[in-house]
Amino acid sequence: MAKKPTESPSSNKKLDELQPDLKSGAGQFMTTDQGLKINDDNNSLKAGERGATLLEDFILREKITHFDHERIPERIVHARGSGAHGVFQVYESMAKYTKAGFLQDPSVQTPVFVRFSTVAGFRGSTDLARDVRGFSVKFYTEEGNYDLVGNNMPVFFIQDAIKFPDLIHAVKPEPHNEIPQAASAHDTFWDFISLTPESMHMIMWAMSDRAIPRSLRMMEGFGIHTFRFINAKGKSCFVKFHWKPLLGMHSVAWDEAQKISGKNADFHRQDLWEAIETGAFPEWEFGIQIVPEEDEHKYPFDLLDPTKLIPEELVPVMKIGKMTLNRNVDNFFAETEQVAFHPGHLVPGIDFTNDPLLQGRLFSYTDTQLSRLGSPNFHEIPINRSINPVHNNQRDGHMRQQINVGKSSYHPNSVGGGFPQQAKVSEGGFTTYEERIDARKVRARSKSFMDFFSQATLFFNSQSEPEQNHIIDALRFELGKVETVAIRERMVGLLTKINTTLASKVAEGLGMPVPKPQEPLNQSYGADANPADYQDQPQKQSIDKSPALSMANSPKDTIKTRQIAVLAADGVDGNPLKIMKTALLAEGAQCKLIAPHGGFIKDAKGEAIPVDMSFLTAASVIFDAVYIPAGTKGLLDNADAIHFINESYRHCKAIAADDDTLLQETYVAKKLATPGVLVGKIPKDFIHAIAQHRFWEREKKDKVPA
Ligand code: HDE
Repeated sequence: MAKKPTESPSSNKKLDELQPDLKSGAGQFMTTDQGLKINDDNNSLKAGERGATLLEDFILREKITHFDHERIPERIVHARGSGAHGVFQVYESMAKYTKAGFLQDPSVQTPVFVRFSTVAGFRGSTDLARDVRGFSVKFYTEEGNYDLVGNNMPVFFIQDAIKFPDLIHAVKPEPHNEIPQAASAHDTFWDFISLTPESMHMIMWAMSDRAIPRSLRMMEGFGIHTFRFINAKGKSCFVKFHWKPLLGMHSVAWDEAQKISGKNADFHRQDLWEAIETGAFPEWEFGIQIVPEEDEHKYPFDLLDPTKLIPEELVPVMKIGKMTLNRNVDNFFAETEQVAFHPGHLVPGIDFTNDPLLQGRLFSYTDTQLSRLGSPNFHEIPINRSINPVHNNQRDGHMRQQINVGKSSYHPNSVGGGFPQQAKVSEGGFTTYEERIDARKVRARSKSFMDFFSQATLFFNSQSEPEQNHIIDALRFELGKVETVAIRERMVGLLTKINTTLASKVAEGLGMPVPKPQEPLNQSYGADANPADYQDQPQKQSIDKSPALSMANSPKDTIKTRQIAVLAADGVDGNPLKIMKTALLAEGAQCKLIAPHGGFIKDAKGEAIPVDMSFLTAASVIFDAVYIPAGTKGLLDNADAIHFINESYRHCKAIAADDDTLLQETYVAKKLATPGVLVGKIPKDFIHAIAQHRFWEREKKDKVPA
């Protein structure tokens, strides 16, 4: 149900600005779009009770016409998304680096709107696709909107914007039959990738667990490109942007992801919605990596190359502020669907670099909004409006909302007193950083971009053993779905350049001979270019491993918002159940009681306990851990309960039971001494186990029938 404005858990300048646009029909008469009160919304106007319907029925026509036009084109990429409102606050003034107003005063809360998304799937596709996640933040600053339109991975597939349509055509469903939906596991994607060695670093990320997050609230965000900060003195430095989730970074297993897609395709969307509704507001710290101008060429990679990251061990991430999402949208279409992000929405103190991917993006986003939202007035849609008043000489166009008064709509003018007037820098006027450019016009790529594998290797080598296994399994899965043998061979050939064990294990899974290390078939150059200029040029990285790249090193000290399944039936022992539940709730977790049927069950003393879900509507894959209180005789011959426990074990989750009666019926009976399996232990041990998220070491040893 849409929230009434008065029920808002929070208020900020943007939410206040949206207030006049919120509409509720509560207590009101129904009207036409022209305000005419409607007397009968159930019957069309007919010639006699049995028809025919009359063309004159303007009420019917208005209603159906509006309905016919309810859909707008979905985003060409990032179509599937979920959004929320929140606030951002800087910890201390960043004046040393930037004059951006919203990064100066720790007492100022800047309203934000955030949209998370998958990239490849259509608007109605599953949340749990193996994919990159979009992480777009619109800061409604006093100096205008600043959009940080990032992803949950710090690098990208390609180095030049001109390849983006090719990349997206390759990953989207194949054009002849529109199969498969929201999946990169098909020929055209891997065909393109296997001919584009610059994508190898990003492929490592996309095949890693980062591509299947447990929650949108448990993933990092990155601006990817190197940007510039400029301070009040006009001094510039390079900057990379990071978002670090306070709940840590966690993922699901691939088998689990696929099953969640069937059990609850809205898993991430619902998780975000419910966390905010229940007041467990998602939080991220905002981090920056600063590189002084004079260090531009200090690294074994080019800062302008979006397929490279700056290891945190070389340039630490300075945490400079916090973002909290504290309010769900009132209307998905009006807000999440109509929000329009653009990396070119800037404020003074922040500027671009010449990263050729970023430069192309700066064209694309306004262009795409024109076809998606249908008019150059998309900035007037409430969610897109700046809280700083907008005045200029742009006029008219479809769906213009503003009524510009006065005679002048041009500059310079005298009839309007010369207004709106330009602002000096001292008055907040934006000026572009005056970077010196002294160059020939060329269609080419810098030689400094030609290291295709070093950081892919760095990423793979920095992963824990289970994470490496997941990458291997992901590649076996994806390439296993590729039908063209030559594509698989090219891909495994490229993997040999990253890590030979990786390549040979993937080859083994595909039943292919292990190829000898091969030179990549790079085709990313013009017809008259010299191929030698586009060959791989490995650069020695300053480190062999970057612990910051492994999710295994993510903080594991909280069970806040974790979903715990409690399996029970009539006759359950109510006492330990109560103690465990109280302890879990006190730590911020959520418990759901799952029983053979809905309604209520009776505990051993005959007291009624409400059931949250039946085994029919629940599934182990939508929970983080499972607890089995004593008194489970009623579940001993329940196949769903046994499957639930086996599957939880297979997905490496914490399992706690007051006694092992029910466990004896499951695969776990053989595994009672395994880490994360707790029988008769106090809640404290279970809480610690849930905080570990997963016991991945189980994976390779077990053949769980689930
Ligand atoms: Fe985007 N991208 N992109 N992209 N992108 C869009 O704009 C584009 C790229 C990203 O929640 C589109 O409004 C080009 C990198 C996010 O509404 C479009 C290139 C990164 C979102 C577009 C890139 C992103 C988009 C489609 C290569 C991470 C969702 C709908 C040069 C830094 C925004 C829209 C939202 C959306 C173009 C590459 C992030 C077509 C041409 C790299 C998070 O304009």
